[in-house]
Amino acid sequence: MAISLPELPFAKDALAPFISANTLDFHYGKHHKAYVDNLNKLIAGTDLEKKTLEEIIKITAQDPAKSGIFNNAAQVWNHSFYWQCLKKPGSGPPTGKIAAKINSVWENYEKFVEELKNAGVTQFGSGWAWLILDGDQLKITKSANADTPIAHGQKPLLTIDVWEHAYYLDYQNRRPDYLASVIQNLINWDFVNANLG
Ligand code: MN3
Repeated sequence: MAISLPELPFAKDALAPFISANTLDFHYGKHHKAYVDNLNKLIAGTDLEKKTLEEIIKITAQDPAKSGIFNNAAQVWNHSFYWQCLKKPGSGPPTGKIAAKINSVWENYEKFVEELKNAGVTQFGSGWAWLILDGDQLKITKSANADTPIAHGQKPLLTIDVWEHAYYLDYQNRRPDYLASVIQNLINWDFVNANLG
């Protein structure tokens, strides 16, 4: 049972001009696909071949000898999740259950946006900005490289990829502009609410 590359939940040009079709050609068509292909090569013929993606991540997370498998598996999961977090038109103030939760933790939506953006801007090098549930607690976090909340027993609600490959073609080195643009225009709050359960 090989791990497969999920379909993008939108057309390649659907997020333009905020994320271009050119970026998605490389980011989804090359980077995400490479993580899937690498993972399948690394688990071929091993016990992990019969496991789900989530199981592979949890089994390999604490094993330095399996870091190659963990990195590719977590990147497959993180990217599949990230695509679902994006939608156009999206964003605006959050709706549904998540809106009340955000307002109970952060004074208002603007404060929430500031902290989420700051998490992405201050992640040194490659990584991810997240909105998660840690137990009952709603938190904004960041992770380095492939690391993912599901390896730490946390529940991801929303992520933004801050690897350079996520934004360099559209924003060059301007990571803060990419983060501001995604947060302002592309957040799929329906997906975030569905994750909240
Ligand atoms: Mn990426």
